[in-house]
Amino acid sequence: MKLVSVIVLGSLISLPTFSQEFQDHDGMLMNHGDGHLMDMAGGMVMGNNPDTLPGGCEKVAETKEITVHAGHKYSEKFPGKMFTFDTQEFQFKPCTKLTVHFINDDSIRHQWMMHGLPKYLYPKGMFHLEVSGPAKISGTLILPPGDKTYLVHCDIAQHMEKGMKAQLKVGKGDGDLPSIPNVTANIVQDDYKITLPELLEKAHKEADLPEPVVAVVPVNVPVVIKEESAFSGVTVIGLALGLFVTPMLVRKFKGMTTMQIVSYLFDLLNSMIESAIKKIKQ
Ligand SMILES: [Cu+2]
Repeated sequence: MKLVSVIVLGSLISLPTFSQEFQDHDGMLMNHGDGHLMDMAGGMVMGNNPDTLPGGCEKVAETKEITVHAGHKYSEKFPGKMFTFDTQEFQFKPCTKLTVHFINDDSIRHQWMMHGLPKYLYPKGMFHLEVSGPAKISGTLILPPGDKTYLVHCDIAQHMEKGMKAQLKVGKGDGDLPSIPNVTANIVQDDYKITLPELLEKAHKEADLPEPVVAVVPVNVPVVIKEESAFSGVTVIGLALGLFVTPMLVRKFKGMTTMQIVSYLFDLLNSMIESAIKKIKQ
């Protein structure tokens, strides 16, 4: 009985971790100055700004906190998409102090990258959270005044095109961005029924170009190849000559060196030309 309980306890303690361990990067960040925070595990915050008011903001209007998830599983409800955030649209009052907790549920790298912020306060106009998942990372920014719509996306190659795109409206925003899953229409709408010539014609009309010069070959017209062109008389004569002459030459050249063969062929050619000239002269 004692032995059994020792075995059970031992196996419980040494239970393997079934999935990759979730990492919380918030406590491990090193401050590199200018709002650039990094940790050894590859978590990164750029444009972190919890203190400085953007020009035009007299005070922080509101303090807000959001948690945004990123991952493949959130894209499953959007046909044709591969990666998305769990939220596609955000809206806050101007001059809001916003803390974003970004949770990457995938085992690859994702970003929550916001563009178009004032460059005197945010390097390259960006506020940027990035982490290889599954992990969490957090950062804070103070939103500028005025009504504007900001692009939020993941800049890892093809992740935005595959669905990781959102918009953040400050105030009323200033319009909508295209191709945000479930929020706005795609710029290029996929259509699986259209034929290629129809698609070309449509694209030309939309681009306001002259009619396309497309050679459409009708499928039901048989293509006739003249027999002549495939097997010309000259080819037949050449083949016949080759078939007769080659064995003769092989017999003749047996035991000869390359130089001897070459000089023999030159002599042969010479005599052929001479006899041809003689024939013409007659
Ligand atoms: Cu991504």
